[in-house]
Formats: sequence, structure tokens, C-alpha cells
Amino acid sequence: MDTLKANLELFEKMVLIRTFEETVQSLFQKGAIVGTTHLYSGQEAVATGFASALQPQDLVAATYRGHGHALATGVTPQSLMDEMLGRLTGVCGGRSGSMNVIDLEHRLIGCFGIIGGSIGAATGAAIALARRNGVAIAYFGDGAINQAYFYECLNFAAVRKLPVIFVCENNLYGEYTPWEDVTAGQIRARAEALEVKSETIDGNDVWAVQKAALASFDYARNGNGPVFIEALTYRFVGHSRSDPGKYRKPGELDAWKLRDPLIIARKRLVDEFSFSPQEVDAAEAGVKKRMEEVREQSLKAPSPGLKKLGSEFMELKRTGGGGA
Ligand SMILES: Cc1ncc(C[n+]2csc(CCOP(=O)(O)OP(=O)(O)O)c2C)c(N)n1
Ligand SMILES: [Mg+2]
Repeated sequence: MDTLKANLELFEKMVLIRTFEETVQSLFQKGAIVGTTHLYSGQEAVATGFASALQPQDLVAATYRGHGHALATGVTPQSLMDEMLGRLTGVCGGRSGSMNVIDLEHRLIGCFGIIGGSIGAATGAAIALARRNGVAIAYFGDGAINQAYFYECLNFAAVRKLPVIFVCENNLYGEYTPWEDVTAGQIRARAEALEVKSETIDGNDVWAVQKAALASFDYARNGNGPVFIEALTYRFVGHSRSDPGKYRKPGELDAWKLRDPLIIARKRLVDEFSFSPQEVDAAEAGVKKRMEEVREQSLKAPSPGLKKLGSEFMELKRTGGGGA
């Protein structure tokens, strides 16, 4: 694919993720989506940049803030939106909710509600991938690095030279707590102590992320062992469904909004990649129109059928299976 087109596609992918999240938010507020949601708005460049370096044999593990990772990896917007609405046509048949999406067809081995679950899954997958020229990528937050298994997995991957890319998305908060209140020293120091190749990058510039991603995949795929990336970014919305974000420092959100990944990408497309503002606008409008169609189709999609779910539940109770 020519580079100019590929650059525009990075922007389109980020618009897709942002618009998807705005749609989820509005459907949630209307009561059409139940449970909870953790939106990725503001962090789009991280998943988009890393996904642009994936090869077909690679595998991805993400978090409960995983809609963006899923879309970037290749899960279709329709199947994901259907899933959000609990429909039969959803990527997991309407049973995963927002937090636990999995799509093996599109390399997504899971989105994990347990903090750091992605780290264990990707490290395990890398044992197999090492024999298939593949790389596993684990996305997780700044809060996950204080979980014990982060150290176990990083150490194991380093000792066994496993092809894992550990991507810590430092969005400054774990729920409502600033990362530095619960974390001693610098985040990257953990990787440095284990002599794991590491880098801190601007997680809001999709081309900076892509550059780091290409180098990381190359390094890991060639048998050199894991890579640890700290991507500096910020979420523009609350931690989850009803968080008004009162813990943010004054002016912090506004300052980060000036560094919105979509604004940065738009500027670079025009200034460096010779797109006209009208071409960028048209690309954005095209994605938004597509998402509107997705939303309409999802609202008409069939529900799994409560009767069937009910009888399965009774069967599990009868046989004592399923932990119901
Ligand atoms: C093992 C575990 N402990 C606690 C929680 C509750 N919890 C949900 S999200 C969260 C904060 C995680 O912050 P971070 O890793 O920075 O990710 P972010 O939400 O910022 O993307 C916590 C503590 C959990 N889901 N799993
Ligand atoms: Mg965080």
C-alpha cells in the first residue's frame, strides 16, 4: 500500500475508535448498553500505532479499556457494536459485554477485566509464537505494573528471550489515583533493572508510536527477547461509566486536549504528508457516516434469546458446572 494512503488510514482508524467510543457513551447513557464501560478516548494513537506493525501470525492481549485495541487489531466495528448491545451477532455472541471481548479470528486473544491479565496471556502466547516467528503484545495501564505477575512475566520473558512487547499505557491515573502516588521511581526503571530493552514514547503521536512499534516488533521477532514501552498518554473521559474525573489537576485536561491524537495527526497529514484540510475532513466524515450506519444496524440486531440462555443456566445448575 502506498505510504500516503497508509498515513491517512492511521487517522481514519483513530477517528473510528473515537466515534465508536462516543457512540458507546451515548447508548450507555440511554440505557441501551448495560453493565459498565471504560472508554479509550484520548489514547487512540497507542493501539493504532502498534496495530499498524502487526503481522498475521501475531497475537494481541488487551484490557477492559479494550474497544480501541480490538478495533485497531481488526475486529469489525459492526461485530463489536453488536457485542456492546448484547446482540447475537456480536463478536462473542452478545455475552462478553464491554470488558471481556475476544476475537481469535482477528488475533485478539482477550481483553481482561483483571488488571494485568493481558500480561500473563501475552507472555504465555509468546511461548508458542516463538516457534512461529510471531510476536505477542500486551497492553496494560500504569496501575498494572505494581501487580506481582508483571515482574514474574517480565522476568520470565527476559530469561527465555520470548517475543513479547509489553506496552504500558501511562495515562497518569489508575482509576482515581495519580500513578506517582502508588509507584516508586520511574515506570521504565523496572524494565531497565531486568536489562529489558525499553523506551518511553509520546503515546499521542501515532507516527511516534508506529516508529517504536516497528522497531520493537523487529527486535522481538528476531529472537532478541521482550521489549518494554511506556507510552505517555491521557484519557479524556472518566475512568468508567459514572466518573466525573474530579481528581484531575486544574487545567490538566485542557492541556492534554491540545495534544489530542486526532489534532496532532490532522496537523501532520496537512503539514508533512501533503493532504488538504478538505481531504482530511472528507475522510473523517466518511468514518462518522459509517459508524452511524453501524449504530443503526446494531440496534436492529437480534438478541441472544433469554429463553435459551435460561435453559443453559438451569442445565449448568443441574450438573453442578459453570460456577453459577
Ligand atoms: C487485580 C485487580 N485489582 C483491582 C481491580 C480494580 N481496578 C479496575 S481498573 C483499576 C485501575 C487500573 O489502572 P491502570 O492500570 O492505570 O489502567 P487504566 O484504567 O488507567 O487504563 C483497578 C484498580 C481489578 N480490575 N483487577
Ligand atoms: Mg492508568
